[in-house]
Amino acid sequence: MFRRRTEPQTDPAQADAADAEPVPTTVPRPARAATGMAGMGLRARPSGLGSRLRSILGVGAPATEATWDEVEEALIAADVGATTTLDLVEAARQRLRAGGGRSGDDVRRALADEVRARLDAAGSGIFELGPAPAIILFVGVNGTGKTTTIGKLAWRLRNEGRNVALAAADTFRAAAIEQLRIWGEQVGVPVIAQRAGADPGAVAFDAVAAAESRGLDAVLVDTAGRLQNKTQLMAELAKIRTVIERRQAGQPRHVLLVLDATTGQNGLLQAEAFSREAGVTGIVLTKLDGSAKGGVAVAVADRLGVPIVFAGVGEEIDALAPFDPAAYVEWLFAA
Ligand SMILES: Nc1nc2c(ncn2[C@@H]2O[C@H](COP(=O)(O)OP(=O)(O)O)[C@@H](O)[C@H]2O)c(=O)[nH]1
Ligand SMILES: [Mg+2]
Repeated sequence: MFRRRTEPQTDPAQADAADAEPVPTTVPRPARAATGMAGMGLRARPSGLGSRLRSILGVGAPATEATWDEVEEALIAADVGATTTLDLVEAARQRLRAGGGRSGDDVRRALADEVRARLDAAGSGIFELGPAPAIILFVGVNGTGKTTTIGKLAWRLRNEGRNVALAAADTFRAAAIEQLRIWGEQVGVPVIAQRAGADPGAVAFDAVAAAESRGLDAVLVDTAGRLQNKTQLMAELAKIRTVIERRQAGQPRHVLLVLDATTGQNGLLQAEAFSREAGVTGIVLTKLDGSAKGGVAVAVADRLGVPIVFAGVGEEIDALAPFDPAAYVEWLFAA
Protein backbone atom coordinates (compact mmCIF):
# COMPACT_ATOMS: atom_id res chain seq x y z
CA MET A 1 0.00 0.00 0.00
CA PHE A 2 1.12 3.56 -0.45
CA ARG A 3 2.67 5.12 2.59
CA ARG A 4 1.22 8.37 3.73
CA ARG A 5 3.61 11.10 4.72
CA THR A 6 2.15 13.66 6.99
CA GLU A 7 5.11 14.77 9.04
CA PRO A 8 5.78 18.52 8.66
CA GLN A 9 8.85 19.35 6.62
CA THR A 10 11.04 22.13 7.80
CA ASP A 11 12.72 23.05 4.54
CA PRO A 12 10.73 23.49 1.31
CA ALA A 13 13.13 21.24 -0.56
CA GLN A 14 14.67 19.15 2.11
CA ALA A 15 16.70 16.15 1.16
CA ASP A 16 16.37 12.63 2.44
CA ALA A 17 17.94 10.58 -0.28
CA ALA A 18 18.64 7.64 1.99
CA ASP A 19 14.96 6.89 2.48
CA ALA A 20 13.83 4.13 0.15
CA GLU A 21 10.07 3.78 -0.07
CA PRO A 22 8.52 0.52 -1.23
CA VAL A 23 7.20 0.63 -4.77
CA PRO A 24 3.42 0.43 -4.78
CA THR A 25 2.39 -2.40 -7.09
CA THR A 26 -1.22 -1.47 -7.50
CA VAL A 27 -3.20 1.69 -7.89
CA PRO A 28 -6.20 2.06 -5.57
CA ARG A 29 -9.33 1.59 -7.69
CA PRO A 30 -12.26 4.00 -7.75
CA ALA A 31 -14.10 4.05 -4.47
CA ARG A 32 -17.08 6.03 -5.68
CA ALA A 33 -18.42 7.91 -8.63
CA ALA A 34 -16.66 11.21 -9.28
CA THR A 35 -19.05 13.74 -7.84
CA GLY A 36 -16.91 16.84 -7.47
CA MET A 37 -15.08 18.14 -4.47
CA ALA A 38 -18.01 18.45 -2.07
CA GLY A 39 -19.16 14.92 -2.74
CA MET A 40 -15.69 13.45 -2.51
CA GLY A 41 -15.09 13.19 1.19
CA LEU A 42 -14.79 16.81 2.24
CA ARG A 43 -18.24 16.81 3.80
CA ALA A 44 -17.42 13.74 5.83
CA ARG A 45 -14.96 15.64 7.97
CA PRO A 46 -15.32 19.22 9.20
CA SER A 47 -12.30 21.53 8.86
CA GLY A 48 -12.55 22.48 12.54
CA LEU A 49 -12.58 26.22 11.85
CA GLY A 50 -16.36 26.48 11.61
CA SER A 51 -17.07 24.90 14.98
CA ARG A 52 -14.33 26.95 16.60
CA LEU A 53 -15.80 30.16 15.21
CA ARG A 54 -19.24 29.13 16.38
CA SER A 55 -18.01 28.66 19.93
CA ILE A 56 -16.17 32.00 19.83
CA LEU A 57 -18.90 34.01 18.16
CA GLY A 58 -22.12 32.28 19.08
CA VAL A 59 -24.99 33.05 16.76
CA GLY A 60 -26.57 36.35 17.60
CA ALA A 61 -24.25 38.19 20.00
CA PRO A 62 -22.26 41.11 18.57
CA ALA A 63 -18.50 40.62 18.20
CA THR A 64 -16.29 42.52 20.67
CA GLU A 65 -12.56 43.37 20.50
CA ALA A 66 -11.81 40.22 22.51
CA THR A 67 -13.81 38.01 20.18
CA TRP A 68 -11.99 39.45 17.15
CA ASP A 69 -8.68 38.45 18.77
CA GLU A 70 -9.99 34.93 19.19
CA VAL A 71 -11.20 34.89 15.60
CA GLU A 72 -7.67 35.77 14.50
CA GLU A 73 -6.26 32.94 16.59
CA ALA A 74 -8.76 30.50 15.10
CA LEU A 75 -7.84 31.50 11.53
CA ILE A 76 -4.12 31.17 12.25
CA ALA A 77 -4.73 27.77 13.86
CA ALA A 78 -6.52 26.73 10.65
CA ASP A 79 -3.31 27.43 8.66
CA VAL A 80 -4.56 30.64 7.08
CA GLY A 81 -1.27 32.35 8.06
CA ALA A 82 -0.71 35.52 10.07
CA THR A 83 -0.54 38.04 7.23
CA THR A 84 -3.62 36.77 5.44
CA THR A 85 -5.49 36.43 8.73
CA LEU A 86 -4.91 40.09 9.69
CA ASP A 87 -5.91 41.17 6.22
CA LEU A 88 -9.06 39.02 6.24
CA VAL A 89 -10.15 40.23 9.65
CA GLU A 90 -9.60 43.88 8.72
CA ALA A 91 -11.59 43.44 5.51
CA ALA A 92 -14.39 41.62 7.32
CA ARG A 93 -14.58 44.34 9.96
CA GLN A 94 -14.83 46.97 7.25
CA ARG A 95 -17.61 45.02 5.58
CA LEU A 96 -19.52 44.90 8.86
CA ARG A 97 -18.94 48.59 9.57
CA ALA A 98 -20.33 49.35 6.14
CA GLY A 99 -23.64 47.82 7.16
CA GLY A 100 -23.00 44.07 7.10
CA GLY A 101 -24.45 43.51 10.57
CA ARG A 102 -22.82 42.63 13.90
CA SER A 103 -23.91 39.14 14.91
CA GLY A 104 -21.78 36.00 15.00
CA ASP A 105 -23.44 34.82 11.82
CA ASP A 106 -22.65 38.16 10.16
CA VAL A 107 -18.99 37.85 11.14
CA ARG A 108 -18.77 34.31 9.77
CA ARG A 109 -20.45 35.36 6.53
CA ALA A 110 -18.14 38.37 6.12
CA LEU A 111 -15.07 36.18 6.66
CA ALA A 112 -16.33 33.54 4.26
CA ASP A 113 -17.03 36.19 1.61
CA GLU A 114 -13.53 37.63 2.04
CA VAL A 115 -11.95 34.18 1.72
CA ARG A 116 -14.00 33.50 -1.40
CA ALA A 117 -12.98 36.85 -2.89
CA ARG A 118 -9.28 36.00 -2.45
CA LEU A 119 -9.62 32.55 -3.99
CA ASP A 120 -11.56 34.00 -6.92
CA ALA A 121 -9.11 36.87 -7.41
CA ALA A 122 -6.36 34.29 -7.91
CA GLY A 123 -8.51 32.49 -10.51
CA SER A 124 -8.97 29.37 -8.37
CA GLY A 125 -11.05 26.55 -9.77
CA ILE A 126 -10.23 27.34 -13.39
CA PHE A 127 -8.03 24.95 -15.33
CA GLU A 128 -8.02 25.01 -19.11
CA LEU A 129 -5.91 22.41 -20.85
CA GLY A 130 -5.70 24.63 -23.96
CA PRO A 131 -4.93 23.55 -27.52
CA ALA A 132 -3.01 20.31 -28.05
CA PRO A 133 -0.44 19.62 -26.93
CA ALA A 134 -0.37 20.83 -23.33
CA ILE A 135 2.87 20.01 -21.57
CA ILE A 136 2.15 20.00 -17.84
CA LEU A 137 5.07 20.01 -15.44
CA PHE A 138 4.42 18.76 -11.89
CA VAL A 139 6.68 20.14 -9.17
CA GLY A 140 6.83 19.97 -5.39
CA VAL A 141 8.72 18.44 -2.51
CA ASN A 142 8.89 14.72 -2.01
CA GLY A 143 5.80 12.90 -0.79
CA THR A 144 3.24 15.61 -1.52
CA GLY A 145 1.48 13.46 -4.11
CA LYS A 146 2.95 14.49 -7.49
CA THR A 147 3.06 11.03 -9.03
CA THR A 148 -0.35 10.07 -7.63
CA THR A 149 -1.89 13.31 -8.88
CA ILE A 150 -0.45 12.68 -12.35
CA GLY A 151 -2.09 9.26 -12.40
CA LYS A 152 -5.42 10.65 -11.23
CA LEU A 153 -5.36 13.57 -13.66
CA ALA A 154 -4.42 11.27 -16.54
CA TRP A 155 -7.40 9.12 -15.62
CA ARG A 156 -9.71 12.17 -15.62
CA LEU A 157 -8.39 13.43 -18.93
CA ARG A 158 -8.65 9.99 -20.50
CA ASN A 159 -12.26 9.72 -19.37
CA GLU A 160 -12.86 13.02 -21.14
CA GLY A 161 -11.54 11.38 -24.30
CA ARG A 162 -8.14 13.08 -24.29
CA ASN A 163 -5.03 11.51 -25.68
CA VAL A 164 -2.55 11.59 -22.84
CA ALA A 165 0.96 10.36 -21.98
CA LEU A 166 3.04 10.50 -18.82
CA ALA A 167 6.76 11.34 -18.70
CA ALA A 168 9.07 10.07 -15.96
CA ALA A 169 11.43 13.01 -15.49
CA ASP A 170 11.86 11.98 -11.86
CA THR A 171 14.85 9.83 -12.72
CA PHE A 172 16.31 10.12 -9.24
CA ARG A 173 15.23 6.61 -8.19
CA ALA A 174 14.23 3.57 -10.22
CA ALA A 175 11.25 3.16 -7.90
CA ALA A 176 9.88 6.54 -8.96
CA ILE A 177 9.93 5.53 -12.63
CA GLU A 178 8.31 2.21 -11.74
CA GLN A 179 5.57 3.96 -9.76
CA LEU A 180 4.71 6.12 -12.78
CA ARG A 181 4.73 3.07 -15.07
CA ILE A 182 2.21 1.38 -12.79
CA TRP A 183 -0.06 4.40 -12.96
CA GLY A 184 0.34 4.43 -16.75
CA GLU A 185 -0.72 0.79 -16.93
CA GLN A 186 -3.71 1.28 -14.66
CA VAL A 187 -4.91 4.32 -16.52
CA GLY A 188 -4.05 2.84 -19.90
CA VAL A 189 -1.74 5.56 -21.18
CA PRO A 190 1.87 5.40 -22.44
CA VAL A 191 4.76 6.35 -20.17
CA ILE A 192 7.80 8.05 -21.65
CA ALA A 193 10.83 7.02 -19.61
CA GLN A 194 14.54 6.40 -19.60
CA ARG A 195 16.66 4.51 -17.12
CA ALA A 196 17.15 5.64 -13.52
CA GLY A 197 19.81 8.32 -13.24
CA ALA A 198 19.19 9.58 -16.79
CA ASP A 199 19.09 13.31 -17.44
CA PRO A 200 15.57 14.54 -16.58
CA GLY A 201 15.97 17.15 -19.31
CA ALA A 202 16.40 14.38 -21.87
CA VAL A 203 13.15 12.76 -20.71
CA ALA A 204 11.42 16.14 -20.94
CA PHE A 205 12.77 16.53 -24.48
CA ASP A 206 11.37 13.10 -25.41
CA ALA A 207 8.05 14.12 -23.86
CA VAL A 208 7.64 17.15 -26.12
CA ALA A 209 8.79 15.19 -29.15
CA ALA A 210 6.21 12.47 -28.39
CA ALA A 211 3.49 15.08 -27.88
CA GLU A 212 4.14 16.33 -31.41
CA SER A 213 4.72 13.05 -33.19
CA ARG A 214 1.81 11.21 -31.53
CA GLY A 215 -0.55 14.19 -31.65
CA LEU A 216 -1.17 14.07 -27.89
CA ASP A 217 -3.54 16.43 -26.09
CA ALA A 218 -1.41 16.45 -22.94
CA VAL A 219 1.81 15.11 -21.50
CA LEU A 220 2.05 15.07 -17.71
CA VAL A 221 5.68 15.36 -16.65
CA ASP A 222 6.70 13.98 -13.26
CA THR A 223 9.74 15.52 -11.54
CA ALA A 224 11.83 14.66 -8.51
CA GLY A 225 11.13 16.35 -5.20
CA ARG A 226 13.96 14.81 -3.30
CA LEU A 227 17.36 16.16 -4.21
CA GLN A 228 20.31 17.02 -2.04
CA ASN A 229 19.29 20.59 -1.45
CA LYS A 230 16.91 23.25 -2.61
CA THR A 231 19.38 24.91 -4.95
CA GLN A 232 19.97 21.64 -6.76
CA LEU A 233 16.24 20.92 -6.99
CA MET A 234 15.44 24.35 -8.39
CA ALA A 235 18.36 24.21 -10.83
CA GLU A 236 17.10 20.89 -12.12
CA LEU A 237 13.57 22.22 -12.56
CA ALA A 238 14.91 25.28 -14.36
CA LYS A 239 16.82 23.01 -16.69
CA ILE A 240 13.77 20.84 -17.43
CA ARG A 241 11.79 23.99 -18.14
CA THR A 242 14.43 25.36 -20.47
CA VAL A 243 14.61 22.11 -22.45
CA ILE A 244 10.83 22.15 -22.92
CA GLU A 245 10.70 25.88 -23.79
CA ARG A 246 13.44 25.54 -26.39
CA ARG A 247 11.79 22.51 -27.94
CA GLN A 248 8.40 24.21 -28.19
CA ALA A 249 7.52 27.85 -27.60
CA GLY A 250 4.78 28.47 -25.05
CA GLN A 251 5.47 25.21 -23.17
CA PRO A 252 5.23 24.01 -20.51
CA ARG A 253 1.76 25.50 -20.57
CA HIS A 254 1.10 24.58 -16.97
CA VAL A 255 3.47 24.21 -14.03
CA LEU A 256 1.44 22.65 -11.23
CA LEU A 257 2.79 22.74 -7.70
CA VAL A 258 1.54 19.80 -5.66
CA LEU A 259 1.08 20.79 -2.02
CA ASP A 260 0.21 18.46 0.84
CA ALA A 261 -2.50 20.31 2.75
CA THR A 262 -1.60 18.53 5.98
CA THR A 263 1.81 20.26 6.12
CA GLY A 264 0.01 23.49 6.98
CA GLN A 265 2.01 26.68 6.87
CA ASN A 266 5.06 24.90 5.49
CA GLY A 267 2.96 24.66 2.34
CA LEU A 268 3.08 28.44 2.02
CA LEU A 269 6.89 28.37 2.27
CA GLN A 270 7.01 25.69 -0.41
CA ALA A 271 4.65 27.67 -2.63
CA GLU A 272 6.76 30.81 -2.23
CA ALA A 273 9.97 29.00 -3.15
CA PHE A 274 8.55 27.11 -6.13
CA SER A 275 6.62 30.12 -7.45
CA ARG A 276 9.70 32.26 -7.37
CA GLU A 277 11.99 29.72 -8.94
CA ALA A 278 9.83 27.49 -11.11
CA GLY A 279 7.08 29.80 -12.40
CA VAL A 280 4.12 27.94 -10.88
CA THR A 281 0.82 28.48 -12.72
CA GLY A 282 -1.46 26.54 -10.38
CA ILE A 283 -1.67 24.55 -7.16
CA VAL A 284 -2.95 21.04 -6.58
CA LEU A 285 -3.86 20.75 -2.91
CA THR A 286 -3.63 17.10 -1.87
CA LYS A 287 -4.68 15.08 1.18
CA LEU A 288 -7.69 17.22 1.97
CA ASP A 289 -9.30 13.96 3.05
CA GLY A 290 -6.75 13.65 5.87
CA SER A 291 -6.25 15.81 8.92
CA ALA A 292 -5.71 19.00 6.92
CA LYS A 293 -7.17 22.16 8.39
CA GLY A 294 -7.24 23.48 4.86
CA GLY A 295 -6.51 27.16 5.46
CA VAL A 296 -3.25 27.00 3.52
CA ALA A 297 -5.27 27.33 0.29
CA VAL A 298 -6.39 30.79 1.40
CA ALA A 299 -2.84 31.78 2.37
CA VAL A 300 -1.37 30.67 -0.96
CA ALA A 301 -4.05 32.28 -3.12
CA ASP A 302 -3.89 35.51 -1.10
CA ARG A 303 -0.12 35.84 -0.69
CA LEU A 304 1.00 34.56 -4.07
CA GLY A 305 -2.04 35.08 -6.27
CA VAL A 306 -1.62 31.54 -7.59
CA PRO A 307 -4.89 29.71 -8.29
CA ILE A 308 -5.80 26.44 -6.58
CA VAL A 309 -6.85 24.27 -9.52
CA PHE A 310 -7.32 20.71 -8.22
CA ALA A 311 -7.99 19.04 -4.89
CA GLY A 312 -6.74 15.59 -3.90
CA VAL A 313 -9.21 13.89 -1.58
CA GLY A 314 -7.89 10.34 -1.32
CA GLU A 315 -5.48 7.80 -2.72
CA GLU A 316 -7.86 6.23 -5.23
CA ILE A 317 -7.66 6.84 -8.96
CA ASP A 318 -10.80 9.00 -8.97
CA ALA A 319 -9.95 11.01 -5.85
CA LEU A 320 -9.04 14.21 -7.65
CA ALA A 321 -11.55 16.96 -8.33
CA PRO A 322 -11.35 20.39 -9.88
CA PHE A 323 -10.96 22.79 -6.98
CA ASP A 324 -14.38 24.23 -6.21
CA PRO A 325 -14.09 27.54 -4.30
CA ALA A 326 -17.74 27.53 -3.23
CA ALA A 327 -17.60 23.97 -1.85
CA TYR A 328 -14.27 24.69 -0.21
CA VAL A 329 -15.48 27.83 1.60
CA GLU A 330 -18.60 26.02 2.70
CA TRP A 331 -16.49 23.19 4.11
CA LEU A 332 -14.00 25.56 5.77
CA PHE A 333 -16.72 27.48 7.62
CA ALA A 334 -19.20 24.68 8.26
CA ALA A 335 -19.88 24.35 12.00
N1 LIG B 1 -5.01 10.50 1.61
C1 LIG B 1 -4.42 10.95 0.51
N2 LIG B 1 -3.22 10.47 0.16
C2 LIG B 1 -2.63 10.94 -0.96
C3 LIG B 1 -3.24 11.93 -1.76
N3 LIG B 1 -2.40 12.20 -2.79
C4 LIG B 1 -1.33 11.40 -2.64
N4 LIG B 1 -1.45 10.64 -1.53
C5 LIG B 1 -0.49 9.66 -0.98
O1 LIG B 1 0.71 10.32 -0.64
C6 LIG B 1 1.82 9.44 -0.79
C7 LIG B 1 2.90 10.09 -1.65
O2 LIG B 1 2.40 10.25 -2.95
P1 LIG B 1 3.35 10.33 -4.22
O3 LIG B 1 2.48 10.56 -5.40
O4 LIG B 1 4.27 9.18 -4.29
O5 LIG B 1 4.18 11.66 -3.88
P2 LIG B 1 5.37 12.37 -4.69
O6 LIG B 1 6.64 12.04 -3.96
O7 LIG B 1 5.09 13.83 -4.63
O8 LIG B 1 5.35 11.85 -6.09
C8 LIG B 1 1.25 8.18 -1.40
O9 LIG B 1 1.05 7.24 -0.37
C9 LIG B 1 -0.09 8.62 -1.97
O10 LIG B 1 -1.04 7.57 -2.04
C10 LIG B 1 -4.54 12.44 -1.35
O11 LIG B 1 -5.15 13.34 -1.97
N5 LIG B 1 -5.06 11.93 -0.21
MG1 LIG C 1 6.83 10.88 -7.13
